[in-house]
Amino acid sequence: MSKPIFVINGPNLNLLGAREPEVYGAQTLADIEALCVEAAQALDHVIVFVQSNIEGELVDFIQQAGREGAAIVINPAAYTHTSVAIHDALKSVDVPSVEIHLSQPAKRESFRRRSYVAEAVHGTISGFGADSYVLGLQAVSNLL
Ligand code: CA2
Repeated sequence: MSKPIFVINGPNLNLLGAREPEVYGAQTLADIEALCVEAAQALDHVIVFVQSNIEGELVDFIQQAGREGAAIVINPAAYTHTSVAIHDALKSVDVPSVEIHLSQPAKRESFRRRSYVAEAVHGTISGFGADSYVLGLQAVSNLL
């Protein structure tokens, strides 16, 4: 059995579907997980899908993915714009990683234009709603 792709979600993404659908879409995080399971199956991969509101737990998931996973697809949410710890964790693992966003941060408030994560991942996909996750899985699958 091949190693799973870790799909890691940051703070407040557990609220998807309940608030701000005009920005983040109407799908819940459970809907997006189901979409990812299906997309991964089509690519002949399995996934581990996780979410946390706690920065250190996200670091733990990245380290776990480095030990037990094949690759990482990460939506670090607000920590994208603040977290040296997540940057360092992504740099510390030997598996490929892709940063994804539902929205297009470059089109939003100026504080979202800086990503501390972008410098630590292979590439970034943003602005395609839930499809950003599917495109992220396709991108890391191509890197494997
Ligand atoms: O577009 C994305 O995926 C973001 O990573 C989402 C983050 C935001 O801070 C990033 O700049 C871009 C915010 C996630 C918050 O999710 C919510 C969902 C429903 C209601 C409120 C927040």
